[in-house]
Amino acid sequence: MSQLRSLAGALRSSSQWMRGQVGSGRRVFDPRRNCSSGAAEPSLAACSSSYVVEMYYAWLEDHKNVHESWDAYFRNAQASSSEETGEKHLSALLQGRAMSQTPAMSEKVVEDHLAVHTLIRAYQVRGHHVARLDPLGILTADLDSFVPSDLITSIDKLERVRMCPLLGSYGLEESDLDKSFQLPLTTFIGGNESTLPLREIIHRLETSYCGHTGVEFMFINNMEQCQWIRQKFETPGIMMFSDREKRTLLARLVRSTRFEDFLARKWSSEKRFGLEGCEVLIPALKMIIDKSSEAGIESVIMGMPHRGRLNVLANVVRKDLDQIFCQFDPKLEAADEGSGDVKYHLGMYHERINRETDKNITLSLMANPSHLEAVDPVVQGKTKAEQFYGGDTEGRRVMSILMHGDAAFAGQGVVYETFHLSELPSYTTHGTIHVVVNNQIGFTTDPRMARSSPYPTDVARVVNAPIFHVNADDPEAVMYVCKVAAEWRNTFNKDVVIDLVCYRRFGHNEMDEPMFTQPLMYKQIRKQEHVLKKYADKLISEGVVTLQEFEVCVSLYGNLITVSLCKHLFHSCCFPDFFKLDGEPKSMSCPSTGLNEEVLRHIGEVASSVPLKDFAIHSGLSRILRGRADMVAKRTVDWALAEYVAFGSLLKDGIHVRLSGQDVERGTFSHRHHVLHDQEVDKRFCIPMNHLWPNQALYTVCNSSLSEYGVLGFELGFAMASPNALVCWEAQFGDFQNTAQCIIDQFISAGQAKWVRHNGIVLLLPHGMEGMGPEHSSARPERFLQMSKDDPDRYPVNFEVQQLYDCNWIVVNCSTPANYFHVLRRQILLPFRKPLIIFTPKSLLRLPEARSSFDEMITGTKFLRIIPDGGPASNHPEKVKRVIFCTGKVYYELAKERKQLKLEEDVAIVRLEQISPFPFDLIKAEVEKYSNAELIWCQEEHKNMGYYDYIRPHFLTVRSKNPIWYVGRDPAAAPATGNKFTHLAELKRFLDTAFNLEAFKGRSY
Ligand SMILES: Cc1ncc(C[n+]2csc(CCOP(=O)(O)OP(=O)(O)O)c2C)c(N)n1
Repeated sequence: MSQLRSLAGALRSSSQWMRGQVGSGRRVFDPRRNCSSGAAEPSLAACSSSYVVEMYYAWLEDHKNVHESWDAYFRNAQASSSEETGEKHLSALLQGRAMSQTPAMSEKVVEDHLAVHTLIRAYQVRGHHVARLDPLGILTADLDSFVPSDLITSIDKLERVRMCPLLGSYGLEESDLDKSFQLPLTTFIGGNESTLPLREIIHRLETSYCGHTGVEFMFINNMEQCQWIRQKFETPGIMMFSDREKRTLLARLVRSTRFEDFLARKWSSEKRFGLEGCEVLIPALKMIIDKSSEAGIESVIMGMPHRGRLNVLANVVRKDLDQIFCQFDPKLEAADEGSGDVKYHLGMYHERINRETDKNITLSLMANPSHLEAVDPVVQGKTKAEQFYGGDTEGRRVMSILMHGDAAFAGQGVVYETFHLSELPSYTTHGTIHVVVNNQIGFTTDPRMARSSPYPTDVARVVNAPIFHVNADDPEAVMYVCKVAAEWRNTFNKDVVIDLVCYRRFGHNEMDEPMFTQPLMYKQIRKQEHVLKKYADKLISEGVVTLQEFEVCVSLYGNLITVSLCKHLFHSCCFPDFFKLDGEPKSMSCPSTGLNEEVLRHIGEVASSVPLKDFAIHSGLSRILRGRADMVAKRTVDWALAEYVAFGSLLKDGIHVRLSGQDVERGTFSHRHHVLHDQEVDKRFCIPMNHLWPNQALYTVCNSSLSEYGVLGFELGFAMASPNALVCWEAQFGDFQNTAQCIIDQFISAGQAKWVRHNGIVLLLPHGMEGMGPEHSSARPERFLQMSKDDPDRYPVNFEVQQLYDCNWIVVNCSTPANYFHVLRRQILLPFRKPLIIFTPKSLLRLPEARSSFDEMITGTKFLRIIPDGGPASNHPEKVKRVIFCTGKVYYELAKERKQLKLEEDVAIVRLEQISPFPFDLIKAEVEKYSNAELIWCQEEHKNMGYYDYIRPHFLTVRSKNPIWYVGRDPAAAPATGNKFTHLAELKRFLDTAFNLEAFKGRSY
């Protein structure tokens, strides 16, 4: 029992384990060197031998007395021992040494073993720091040339001067090098041997961890995963390739290298961001794809930056070479519509047979903007959608590969955001393989200026992804890590990173002079032999290929490229079944978006109920549901119910609805409650929307991580996969959408024009001046409107559907729940897809006036682009003195004020619901109807914000002789005041002006 007590004491004071005992004459284990903070195996972090002896006795009493890793250790040792009891046994298991003679001797044996185990662990944890990763041999991939002092390197050379002190720091001596030591269960270097001489242990560890591969994985807090990786890298001989595999690798390197050579010769002055210096990327990707195909993957979705993109398209995705070459010829035009994009941004997909597995595989490379890493979440969203629609719930058939540059991977925050989506239930793609083309430079910037972390890949550690650094000039090492990465992904369904440490043979692009900024590096690069030459020489010397075979391989690919030059033009179409064969919509009309009353009522009733039995909901929620039932009985809807009915009705028609964003399940404003939580049973919840109809489509509503850039990108990718889905992203407040500005500008606004891809994503942006301060008031309508491709000076010929087809996105601010309902449904009933930006309300969610009747939603009704005045003013339009045009929530403030002032005969209020594309036709009708009235544009936003700059020229086109006057807040720098009093004073001031019929008298425009 005393042993147990002391064991408990030892376990409690774990800090003491780590401290070592300097100056006591005993071996010193420096915790900073020997113990990792996230130690997965406490047994190896423990540093006191007497403690081990105590532990051993405790274990003898009951195996459960010790941590499982100690249990495994002692069991392992016991298995190789013939003795069964006491110290004698301990002595025996530690290689049969007679330690029983004196306690000091037995301690020494234990300590030596612990030292060896610590040494093994040191290689596993830090071996990558000394791995020879840089092909140029001038930089160290971890930015630190210091060799960790607990690693004994170059054992073969027996550098006595260096090695002996190191052995000493472990308490070992040179004479120990030829002694055999028991190997712990946490290493596989022994192969079939359970003991090895120390010299061989060090040699094997060096081979596994300090060669051309550096494996970073010991931070992973999962024992099984660590063991899996150790086994993959430590087992002797495991990295060998067959002759056939080597020949395949050589042929792939030939393709990759010759492709760049050809482009360089043919179009020497064209930018193409060649792959020279990392030609191994092509065989690397092909290896990942082969291995994934072998594991059952049928579709691989890839995202990558500029570098090597054409090569990947040609040699991995297998885009026809003539299609690539046509882009180099300025006289040749692609057949697609749109403004197009530079050649190194375009994507494509291709279904083909994988030659290694003989299985079908679809390879897609997503189009992307210059904005590095922006495509990462988009790829993930698209991958998730393909998994979802294909019923691939575990990512067994569809997967993604993301490629990165080293500078961008370290520098761009969206990488981190994307990693944080990787294991969230509604966002996971069940493991992505990341490949970093680490050419150790970012444009002209050295790594030391580009990041603070040792490696560019450290960001991946947040999700416990293993990181395989590899010298890209060792093609076989690269192939091996790719093989392991694919196996990892398909075994554990988790992310993994391959860091291809390479160089860039030329400048940032082909026009660039790298010697200005990296003279030494580029002197070395000029001397650097090409990887293809090095590998071909290696295989020739090994007798795997002959020189003649190699030359034939090179010339065959050269011929293939030349033949491809004579053709050109390419065409692409998205959503093939949704559009006609030529990519045009099947019609140019939109059916009524109204619904049969029965359907309205049914959905309303489900929205007011709890479909599961014995499900206890919160009493506050019961009240809300009763309120909904009451509305349904009265044939009315509020905002939340209108949305519910829109979603529910689409689900009935087999349209998948996905709503994602921060706190969307309940709704930031606690109005939605699409997920009910049982108040009695933890984690029991119910989504009534999925209980509407027997064969309905699935409704996905998911609270996202606290990210805009990443999550909006993800949803955009999700929406790319199918036209038969309503994919909505809601900002917590519209103000936060600018964190995702790149996705909005580069993809949502310009995506179709650049890449000929339709996308029907819906952005729900809570917007409105309600005294909540400058960061909770504005979704910045002015920015969306400025980017609308809607010519203010040209009066269109066709409205409604054609106008929508011609625009880049639709911008609306609905003032009634019914109109919100219609615009959501119209999004799906349109014969094409356009992004839809909706400024959604906050206070209107509960405003009694802001309710709609079923009458506005039944069959035959539709979305109203404007809502004309329906009151007394419209009965005598010629008498009306002023027409106030407005949009959104301010309507209710204006209507209230008008009523109070009894100006309902004199002032008409017209609501603009669809702001862009601008409903010229309907506005014109209103302007003509109130022919004697002056026109006012009233907005609650500041003058330099909101809608004014957009609507003013549009109104001029409608009626050039009389201008439209502005009423609203004055210009400002911040979107709203933070002072409640000022907010109300501003409101009062502009409402006063809006109804002061003399305000603009005598003023000229
Ligand atoms: C978000 C973003 N910022 C800046 C740039 C300009 N830029 C283009 S390439 C480049 C360097 C990228 O370096 P790295 O990620 O290492 O990739 P490499 O070009 O070396 O392959 C920069 C800064 C960009 N394209 N995107």
